Amino acid sequence: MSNQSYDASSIQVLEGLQAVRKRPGMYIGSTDTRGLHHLVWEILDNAIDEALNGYGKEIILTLETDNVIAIEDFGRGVPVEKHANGKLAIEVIYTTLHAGGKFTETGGYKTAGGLHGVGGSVVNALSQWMEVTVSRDNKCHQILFEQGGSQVGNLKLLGKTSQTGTKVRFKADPEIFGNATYSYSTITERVQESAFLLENIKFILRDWRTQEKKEEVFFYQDGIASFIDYVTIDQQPVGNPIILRGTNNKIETRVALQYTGDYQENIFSYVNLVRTKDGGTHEIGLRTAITRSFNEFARKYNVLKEKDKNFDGVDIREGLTAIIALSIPESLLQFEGQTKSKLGSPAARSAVENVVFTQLSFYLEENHDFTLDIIKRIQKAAQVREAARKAREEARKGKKGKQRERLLSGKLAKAQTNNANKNELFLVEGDSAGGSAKQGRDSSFQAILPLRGKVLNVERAKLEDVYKNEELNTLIHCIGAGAGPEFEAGDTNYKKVIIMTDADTDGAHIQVLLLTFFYRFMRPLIEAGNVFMAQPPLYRIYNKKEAHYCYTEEQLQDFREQMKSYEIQRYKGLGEMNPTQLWETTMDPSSRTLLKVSIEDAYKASNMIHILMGNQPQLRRDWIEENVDFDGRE
Ligand code: 0R9
Repeated sequence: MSNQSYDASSIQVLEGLQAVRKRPGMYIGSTDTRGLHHLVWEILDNAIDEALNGYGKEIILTLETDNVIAIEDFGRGVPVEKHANGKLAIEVIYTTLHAGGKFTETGGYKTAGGLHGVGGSVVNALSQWMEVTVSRDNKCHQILFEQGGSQVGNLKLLGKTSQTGTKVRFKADPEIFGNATYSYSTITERVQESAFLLENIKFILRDWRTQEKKEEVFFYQDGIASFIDYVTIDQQPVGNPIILRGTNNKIETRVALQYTGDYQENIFSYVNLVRTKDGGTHEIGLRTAITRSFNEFARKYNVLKEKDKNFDGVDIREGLTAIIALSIPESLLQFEGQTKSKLGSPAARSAVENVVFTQLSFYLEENHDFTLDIIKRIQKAAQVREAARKAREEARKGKKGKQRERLLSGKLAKAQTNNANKNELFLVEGDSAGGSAKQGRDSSFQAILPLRGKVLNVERAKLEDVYKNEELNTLIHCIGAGAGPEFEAGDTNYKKVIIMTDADTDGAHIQVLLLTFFYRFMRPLIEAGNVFMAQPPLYRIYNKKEAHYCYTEEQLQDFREQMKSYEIQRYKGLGEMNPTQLWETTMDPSSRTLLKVSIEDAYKASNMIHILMGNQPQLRRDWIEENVDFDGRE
């Protein structure tokens, strides 16, 4: 080991808990809601570690009132005897920063059973108080910390017990996290995912913050087979779920595949229980193996003749939902990018490819008829894609320029120049707002496309359906880069595509439908950061001397307090603003606010459709309860 790493780790230990409070971001990423939840994941990971080591089969997580979290496991209990340096082991783990306690090095569980309990001290440092109760050797002990980890009194004997386990309760410090609060759905999602991936552990989630004290149990003995059923519940299954698992080079791969009647390909990938939403080497290995398995099958049975090209992976994966869960030793773990949500380990690629190719090939042989059915679908998908490619090509070459002209004429108000690095396309709800926008814009670089009819819900639509829909077909032609697998980000006519809708339920609905469309059929456009939401004001407050636009209820309240006499104009829709007002408040680059749409936003929007329009009423009720604020809106 180099001196450098020795120095680095000793400094880490010496710095102590104060360092964590000084620079929380280094340890938990941020001090917003995300960082707050990170505290929960740290303690939950410790409880999971103990269960993974074979001690205890149940974990209870409780959201208590006053932003308090309690997590309990039924393992051996944290050791309470004296440590080598004279301190108690339990004091050491909650007050000493351990090597590996930095944010960048955590994030997964320690499959190799190495040092655990690593995050406990970080959580303690960032808590107003923390209480640890240990049941072990027939005794129950408790230790208490306050104000960022200072121990209050000694380890206390509470009494006798016949059970074993550890319970950690803590309240995140408001000095650090402000008034950030826990989200039941964020915690449920994580707990439920963990339950799917750890088939022998039962998770109990309680929410005691409300009157009725909710409790849910997550326990899936069929593991990822249950997981794939869950994520495809709203879709028409094609064939049975395919479950593959194996270990290669110390990397354990588990895969569940389900073909569905949808157009969409969906991959949910996990590394040591943590979602890798940006994919990485394991996903590449999976894709390669699936493509190879089908192509080799098709060659072997002469479906693909010698002269034929191989099937394209995109066509093979049309309508395929996959879950891939990797357990990988920490020594082989590498992530890419800022957020650690993309796996970089080269070994993962070949391990996954080997396991999946071997086992999937075997499955395809054993299920001959099913495989031939899927191959028919693949051929159909390839034809449709080819037709879409040709259409796009022709439109670009101008052969179908006339059709394009006809489609866009009378709808799109073009910008005067054709500068794809600067131009903006506003998608506006309705003709009346469209009229204001056309008059108010800077026509040198801003184009307006009013959306007239209802936007098609594309949650289940295929590429063919999208092209048949006049509204979406027009939009695709405006943007000029195709759609679906044939989308070419480099061909887009606009630097910014801006969704501009009324601030009411209809507007929200259109936003969700458009985001779902972009997410499903023009994902690279979102990934490149080219999709935005306009933020029109909700009110104008004015008197003889001054006038202000308010974008939130709070802003309105502030002006009400500042101004003596005033009148308020409430904007129910964009159409109520005159062109100048619309320009000033919402379209002028020097004064407007735009929200950039992230992939996560779009994913949530498309998921919301799934929840709001799918056939699971309970999901819908839960979602509305969690997300809809019934006060203060129409
Ligand atoms: C509710 C959250 N649970 C925990 O944080 C938790 C930590 C922990 C643990 C051990 C058992 N259960 C736990 N729950 C443990 C016990 C023993 C050895 N290793 C771990 C043993 O009985 O010998 N610990 C995590 C770190 C430590 N204990 C240690 F550093 F103190 F040893």
